[in-house]
Amino acid sequence: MMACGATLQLLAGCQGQLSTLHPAGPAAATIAEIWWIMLAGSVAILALVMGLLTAALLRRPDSPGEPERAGLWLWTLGLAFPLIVLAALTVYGLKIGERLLPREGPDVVTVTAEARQWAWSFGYADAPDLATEDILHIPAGRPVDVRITSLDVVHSFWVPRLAGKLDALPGHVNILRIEAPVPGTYAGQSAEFSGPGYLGHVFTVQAHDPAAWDQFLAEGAP
Ligand SMILES: [Cu+2]
Repeated sequence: MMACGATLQLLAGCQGQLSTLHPAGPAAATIAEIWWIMLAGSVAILALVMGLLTAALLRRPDSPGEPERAGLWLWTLGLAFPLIVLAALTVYGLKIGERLLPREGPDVVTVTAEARQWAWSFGYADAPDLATEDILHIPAGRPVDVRITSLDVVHSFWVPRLAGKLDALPGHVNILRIEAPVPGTYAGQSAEFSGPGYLGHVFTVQAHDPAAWDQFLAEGAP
């Protein structure tokens, strides 16, 4: 495993624990897919614009038919092209956004995440007496709804390899759907500047197989 700086994590080859391009769950995979599609689209449009710019710089000023062609350029690339691209992106974005919503289901597990300067407390709907600090236990292969809140200032719950980030707000509960298909450990980071200690405002998500999850609910963390 490679150690990654924040910038390096944007590169495809970097398999960082905090890399959104190294997804380990369905929500993170969806977000990575959007990222790659946006990158490919941006590169294609940049190439088109650079090509047109080059053509404009190379054209002869006295070439015939100039005014008619100018109108055609305006209506096609100036108006039709951005409208089509933006409409397609809107439809795609709505479809993808729908996939990320925390829908109800028989398999859904609910946990709570309470942020404060600078620690995280986690609770479990299936074992109300259980609480853990800075490590969130979840069952692998099941959708988990994290009910996120804060005791002091605004923090942000972010496990880049499992899902997008969601703010932890005092006096309010935000719900984020995460899922880890396979057992393992996933790094989490508060992604909101919340004071001088925020860099160390980290936590871990541990995904268990069914037997280990049942044991955790019965006996707590070993
Ligand atoms: Cu924080």
